[in-house]
Amino acid sequence: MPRTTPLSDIRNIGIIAHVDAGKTTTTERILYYTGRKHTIIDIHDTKDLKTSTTTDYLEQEQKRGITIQSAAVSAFWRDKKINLIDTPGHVDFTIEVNRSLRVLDGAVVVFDGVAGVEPQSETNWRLADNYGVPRICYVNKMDRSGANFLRCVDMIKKRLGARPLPAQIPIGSEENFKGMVDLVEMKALVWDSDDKDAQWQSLEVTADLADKLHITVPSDRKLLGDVFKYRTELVDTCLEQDDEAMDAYLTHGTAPSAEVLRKCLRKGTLNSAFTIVLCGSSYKNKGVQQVLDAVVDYMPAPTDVASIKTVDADGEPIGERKCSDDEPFSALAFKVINDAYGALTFIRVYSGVLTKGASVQNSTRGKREKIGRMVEMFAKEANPVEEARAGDIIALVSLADTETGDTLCDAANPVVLERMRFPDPVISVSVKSKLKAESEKFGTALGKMVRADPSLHLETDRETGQTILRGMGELHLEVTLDRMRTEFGVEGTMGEPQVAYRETFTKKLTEQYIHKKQTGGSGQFAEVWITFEPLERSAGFEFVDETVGGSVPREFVPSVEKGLKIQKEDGVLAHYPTVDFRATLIDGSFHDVDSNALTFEIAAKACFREAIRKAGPILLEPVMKVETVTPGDYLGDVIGDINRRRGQILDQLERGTNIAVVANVPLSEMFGYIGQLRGMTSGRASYTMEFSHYEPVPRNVADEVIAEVAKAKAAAVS
Ligand SMILES: Nc1nc2c(ncn2[C@@H]2O[C@H](COP(=O)(O)OP(=O)(O)OP(=O)(O)O)[C@@H](O)[C@H]2O)c(=O)[nH]1
Ligand SMILES: [Mg+2]
Repeated sequence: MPRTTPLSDIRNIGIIAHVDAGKTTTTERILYYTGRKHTIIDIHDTKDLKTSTTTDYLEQEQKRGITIQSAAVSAFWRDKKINLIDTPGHVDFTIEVNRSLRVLDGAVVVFDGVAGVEPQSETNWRLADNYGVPRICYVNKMDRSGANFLRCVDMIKKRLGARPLPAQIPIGSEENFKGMVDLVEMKALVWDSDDKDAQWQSLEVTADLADKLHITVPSDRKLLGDVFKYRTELVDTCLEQDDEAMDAYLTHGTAPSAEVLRKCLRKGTLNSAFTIVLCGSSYKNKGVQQVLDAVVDYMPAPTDVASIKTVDADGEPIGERKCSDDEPFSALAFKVINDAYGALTFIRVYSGVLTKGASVQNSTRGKREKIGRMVEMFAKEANPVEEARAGDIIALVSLADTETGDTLCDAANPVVLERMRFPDPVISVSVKSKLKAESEKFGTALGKMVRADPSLHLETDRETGQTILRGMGELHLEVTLDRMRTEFGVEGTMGEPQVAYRETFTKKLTEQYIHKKQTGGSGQFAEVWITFEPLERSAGFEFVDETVGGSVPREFVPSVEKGLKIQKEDGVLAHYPTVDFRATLIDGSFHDVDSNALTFEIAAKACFREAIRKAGPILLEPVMKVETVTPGDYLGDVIGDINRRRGQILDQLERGTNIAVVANVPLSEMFGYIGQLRGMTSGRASYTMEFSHYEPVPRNVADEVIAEVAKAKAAAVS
């Protein structure tokens, strides 16, 4: 089957933003205006579960009015195929943004016109930086009271360190928001109603535009009065991208045509020289078609972005794969969803063609996968397809061994594509089945949830036998359990949320351990010499083998590593995992008969236990970056309270009429914060937080934590 949509006519884009900026609302309009659906559903109409938006179809999303998982849809606009992923803005579900950005070519960043750049806009912006994803900005909610386009543009510059370039300016604001001036065409686009089917008029931009359109608010009039200034800024910035046009302009005064400007805007967007800023009100149906135009005009096709890097076993780049049907097949699995019926593995095809029935290599795991059913997803709806080509995003049904982040490829031309990095979950709870009889079913369902979400971790407390689930935040954990109810029909209960502490070495030392046992006939023997040394924060665990001359036989070296890996999970202070250290196996000895894999594993475990006791172990705690937005009247109280929580104030920022206090606060001090904050500010302040880094726990606090853990374990065991 030949290709139906040329690669240059595809746009794989994501919509990213802080929670509530209007991503899903915008997505609904996009689907409506492209003719993919015939109605628009609004977020606040879904709470009774009678209806839902296309992309927020989970019961948990409908009830809470927030997006929890990213959903893919596609639509055509001006003959271009737009594959769109609507992502969540809540920090607890940041993994969904992370993995979407990994496989997308471009992103529309949505801002709330009142709040401007909020913490998750910033986090998602940095993620997009990491993945080198070109962006356009869309200042939404221009109809809301307090909306301010210029303030938002200024925040994009200051908070994100970007170079915003308005390609539109708003006409009016708040209840008088009427449309926008398109600075490329120099046309005023004016809507006469909020109706979803209302058309806009296209008017000439003249000096008396504000009067003609009855714009009375002084700041709105001033903005319109400056329209020629913004046009000049746009033209000048565009010309930086095109020497010829710049020449023509400077020598002959020939103003560039709209077509030349668009070409420059596309080029500058693709090489991130600047970021175009648009405005609108998705809810009031103004400006969405213009966002679609901008996606077509300025967002990259799969062939416009750099080729995907291929890596070696250590993750170091070794080559690249061009986005083309003619290259051997390669794809990245970026998401696995499980429901009661089986697994769906989402892949982005980077090169080549995949056909139904093919057998491909999972090069990450060294396994073969047989490709059965292939589907193109439209939110929850699966539409069968026969093949997938470079640039496509599709889902494969019932793969056996493929996990998020794995590469699938042509077995004759194996490559591994750059992996994804996942955030570290810092909150843990004990979970169990509500009904004892359903424990097994509960365990299976939990396993599937964890498999689908790399920002969840499952562990068993070795002393108490409890199942411990770690996640990004309380909401994340709650939602996970609730989804097990709706998706697998099992109910669970959850303990009190706990902080996921860590332990680490503070000294470098070398430890010897001899494991020796003589029981009757055969004995046990292994000797290891291991150097342990602290590494920088979040380095994790490294194992190095420096033995020479077979002092530890090659086949037993992995057993040493395995022993360390098991033992490090059970720290000496309070049984938390030990992190951020390197263990180097430097020497050892063995016995021809009495040594085996198990004896080396045992020796390594004991060696670790001995070493860490002598290595000045300390407890580490997760520190959160907290941003509290409060009216100025309560600023003193808010700051005082943060200080009492061992917080460190980093910054105070103007946020419209409010002040945003940015601070680092240990997670352990943040439980119950929302209640306290509401009480203190009569419910007028709000906050968001996200994991920042691990830091040593002060001695007195550490002693308390250690004592408490010991007490809790004793109680759980008895
Ligand atoms: N006034 C106004 N409200 C809007 C606009 N766009 C969205 N909203 C409202 O803002 C709320 C959040 O909208 P969503 O579309 O769910 O926001 P989101 O960015 O998808 O949020 P998450 O997915 O949870 O991060 C809803 O109540 C919308 O009706 C707008 O242009 N103007
Ligand atoms: Mg949403």
